[in-house]
Amino acid sequence: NKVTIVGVPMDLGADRRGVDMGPSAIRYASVKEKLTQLGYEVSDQGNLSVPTPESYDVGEKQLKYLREITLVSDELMRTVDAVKQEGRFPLILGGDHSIAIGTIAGAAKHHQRMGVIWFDAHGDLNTGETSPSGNIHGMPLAVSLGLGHPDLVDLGGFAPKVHPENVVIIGARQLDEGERVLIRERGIKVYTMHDIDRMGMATVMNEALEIVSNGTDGVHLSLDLDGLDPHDAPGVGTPVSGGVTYRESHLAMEILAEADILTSAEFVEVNPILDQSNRTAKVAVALIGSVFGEKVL
Ligand code: DIR
Ligand code: MN
Ligand code: MN
Ligand code: MN
Repeated sequence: NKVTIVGVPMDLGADRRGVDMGPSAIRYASVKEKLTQLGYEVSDQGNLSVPTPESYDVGEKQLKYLREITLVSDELMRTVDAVKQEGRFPLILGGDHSIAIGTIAGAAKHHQRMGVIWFDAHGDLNTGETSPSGNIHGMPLAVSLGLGHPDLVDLGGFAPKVHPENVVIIGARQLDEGERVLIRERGIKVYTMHDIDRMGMATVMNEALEIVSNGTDGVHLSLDLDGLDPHDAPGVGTPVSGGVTYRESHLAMEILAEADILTSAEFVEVNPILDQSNRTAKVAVALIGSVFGEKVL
């Protein structure tokens, strides 16, 4: 019942500028008020300081801004670690999805075995070798599984942060070849849009809960707003058609709230520059409401 909000205005992990304004956009959509209304004691720690891409060299083409992203990830890991140390729930606002590297590293320090729900149109399972873009926001789940550049993988001095058998991806509809290979090799459970259409979100979530909670003592939610259909969430870094609907995403959050298993969460990739009247941040706050237990009746 105690939540600490941390913003990470990270814009080094993707090519398109604008997600650095995500934390402001989500705050402007009244995230603190929403949680306070729901009865939580909320503290907003403000934003971590993140370098601006224009002032730094992009570095290695296959791992753009590796140095800067590693530094921010380390800082975020320490922050999440400290928040959890205080017995508070870390709610991290992105920023591009590369921030999950730090969030998960910090959270994983507090659990013997942690499950991860990766809600995304993408797998974010690339490495420097497989990435078609060199953008680190397409790599954080691989890194958390122990695959990728050692500076990222070994953050905090331990790896991997999570095990493939406790990870689920929900909403996938755009995977790169290297990601498909990895999914098959490691046996990662992926609920594609096809699966969601066929099974329905309720069944998907019930199965997903089983996977992330089986033998774990903590569960992290990493929600990329591009998991939703661009019709409902247009303000994201990389929109992909045919996504999860507004209602399906709420149902997923409501089922998660009922299960009462989350120990940390992050909402990423909100890009207000590409948005219409801050709509996507408002959706993020509505989803945060649902996952923190908001109900109609
Ligand atoms: C693509 C895009 N798979 C990449 N990834 C995105 O560059 O690795 N993830 N947009 O959210
Ligand atoms: Mn992502
Ligand atoms: Mn994505
Ligand atoms: Mn294992």
